[in-house]
Amino acid sequence: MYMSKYNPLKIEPKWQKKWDSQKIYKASDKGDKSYILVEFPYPSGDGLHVGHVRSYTALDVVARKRRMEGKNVLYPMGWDAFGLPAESYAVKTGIHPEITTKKNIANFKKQMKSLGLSFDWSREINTTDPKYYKWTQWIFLQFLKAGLAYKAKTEINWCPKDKIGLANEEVIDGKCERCGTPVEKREKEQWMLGITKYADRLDKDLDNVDYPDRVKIQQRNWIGRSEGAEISFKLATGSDKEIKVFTTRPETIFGATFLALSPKLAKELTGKDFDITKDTDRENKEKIGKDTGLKAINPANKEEIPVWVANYVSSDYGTGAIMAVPADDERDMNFAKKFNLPIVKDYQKTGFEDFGKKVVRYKLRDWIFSRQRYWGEPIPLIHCEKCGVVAVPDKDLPVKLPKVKKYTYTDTGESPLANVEKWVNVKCPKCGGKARRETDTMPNWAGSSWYFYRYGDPKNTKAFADAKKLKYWQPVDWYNGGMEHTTLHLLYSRFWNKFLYDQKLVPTSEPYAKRTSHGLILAEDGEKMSKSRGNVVNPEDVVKVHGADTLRLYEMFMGPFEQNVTWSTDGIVGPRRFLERIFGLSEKVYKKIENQKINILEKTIEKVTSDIETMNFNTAISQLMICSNALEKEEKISQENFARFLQILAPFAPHATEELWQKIGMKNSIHKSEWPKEKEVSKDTETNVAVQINGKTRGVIRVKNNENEENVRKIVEESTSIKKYITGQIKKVIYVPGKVINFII
Ligand code: ANZ
Ligand code: ZN
Repeated sequence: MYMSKYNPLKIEPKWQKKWDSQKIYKASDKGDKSYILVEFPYPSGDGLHVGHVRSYTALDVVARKRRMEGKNVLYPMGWDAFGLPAESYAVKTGIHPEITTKKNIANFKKQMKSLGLSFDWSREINTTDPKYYKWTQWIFLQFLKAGLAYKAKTEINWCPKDKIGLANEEVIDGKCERCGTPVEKREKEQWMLGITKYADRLDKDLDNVDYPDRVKIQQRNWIGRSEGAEISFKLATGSDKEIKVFTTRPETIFGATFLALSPKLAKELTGKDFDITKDTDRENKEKIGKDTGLKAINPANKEEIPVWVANYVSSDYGTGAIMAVPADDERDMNFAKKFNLPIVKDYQKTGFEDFGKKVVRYKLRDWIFSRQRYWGEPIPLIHCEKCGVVAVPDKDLPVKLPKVKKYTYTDTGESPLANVEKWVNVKCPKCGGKARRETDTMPNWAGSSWYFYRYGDPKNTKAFADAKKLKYWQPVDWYNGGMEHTTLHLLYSRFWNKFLYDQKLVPTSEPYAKRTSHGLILAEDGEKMSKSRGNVVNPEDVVKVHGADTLRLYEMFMGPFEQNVTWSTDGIVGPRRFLERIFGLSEKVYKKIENQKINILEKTIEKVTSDIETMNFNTAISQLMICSNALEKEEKISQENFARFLQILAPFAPHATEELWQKIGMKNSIHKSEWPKEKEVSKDTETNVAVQINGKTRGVIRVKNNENEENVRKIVEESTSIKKYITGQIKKVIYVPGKVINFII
């Protein structure tokens, strides 16, 4: 099928071994740094996905270019290895998640290595390693000390199938993100993290980072900053109680014809359970409500208005109460119509200023931080009968996961850890009295909220990372990851960073200077790749047939990096042939030629250099292809020029270029060489001139620079394709040198 001169299956493992032993991708802790990061994966049993390859190769291209530009590059990899699949597997098989995880990591690592990614493996981390999660636990305790970790009985999203509490972010269209079961509301005591305290800064500081607009917009919508007013409505019914409403439209107050309360607030206010529904939601289509019997005074016009309880008022936004303006709000209108409440259309629109006070509200809720799970970091707390909640002392960290017999939650919905009596029963670190360990574990977003610090100092046993090293490496210069993490991981880790920054434990107020995001790779049938559809492409299979360089080139060539693209098995042959032709070119390379100038090569160097920065990998590669076509037309290529061509191709196809680099007699590794600069291209000696007849363009001719009018005119009159338009006497000729010649007839 392929030419024999290029044999990736032989040269790729050879170079991988050599690079490994020469440690050419190892980062030091000094020099001009560049920290390039991709989201570390959950090592699932399915192995690497072609989508992983897209993200890792793209940033590998950037990392390789940066190294060649002389930077001290950190491009690390690790494992975000706590998570549900390993635990579900343990429930089914009894095999400890640690064992499954180890096996999966080995497979992932082998696959990554076969792609020639330039990770610094000496800094590999694993969130399930007790030496790592010791620091996840330690950071949790800093939150606790600062009053930002607290226990609360909250109405949580509860998945009845997984028997697990879910954060809002984990509920998609009312269903559990993991299993698709409709989510219920449930009251449960949970550990919470006070992310809402940072809502304003998480919103505002997006101004200071280089993120794509779509990421900023999505985060801002999620944080949901809203400026409005809080207005008090006194109750008419004798008492001196009042109801506070939150409104973004205080100017509509004269049109407010009733108040609507969330069921929770109505109960607090009246002591009565109106029992309309637990699932309040602002978008509830079917409006449900009841009259509380209370009356309030509209402070604007002093009118007495009814107070209702309604299913479209949520208890956890604003004040949990609204002033309803049916004339101007559709939801209020529907509710008013259904329950025959007054609707006033022409109301006074001025003079509303004095009634409220300005407030800012956020939709963001505090983060539910406990799970009733086995395979997660134990929350390092102890409950003492006398002292209450006591932090596990630093010297006793990490609190390691004990072995369990069963991985399922207990009958009361507690974590499987609650069954391990020997582990649970401890002495209180404060008073020595009887105490019990907390049995909740952390959500899988914990370990990934700070992992980017650890790469800078992965083996530290005294701190989560040394302050000097943090100062040197932070912030991450360029972070690529999935859009689906915008309101989860990306927001959570920004929050942890801001907290640690306030604690003076990290040096920058934002963790990532620049964020980019890749599109998905869809299967050949245009659908999402999934096991059940049987349309998954395994990168390992592609590497085994075509080689890693071909796969890398193909994935970078498929389409614009930020967009979704469709896999095409036929498409893989193109990049493969391209590499073969480069091998063919190497036979025309001569050492002796000096100062050979090939304009297209200089243009290509310039374009590839800038296209990599803007992630236009596909256009960089097509330019490289155009250039190689042109090189094929040259009889001889100088060693210098061919070497420079190889250098700009090296980030995409590291193995093939290294092989040819050596073959044409260059020293050291191509990946340690200096990124080439384009030389000034020699000026064209000819130029295009448009030909017009009576102002209408009829063609274009090539003429020498500075050609005189008479000769230009002659060329036109001799051109068979244009002269046919000159159908009469030429009255006048207007020539703008080097641009256009116009014949008036
Ligand atoms: C009067 C009004 C008149 C309103 C009008 C809107 C339009 P955003 O922008 O999303 O912050 N609201 C306030 N708290 C609510 C709650 N807990 N549940 C449901 N709805 C609530 O939305 C603010 C507006 O949503 C507020 O302004 C309030 O209705 C409603 F022509 O007050 B408005
Ligand atoms: Zn105690």
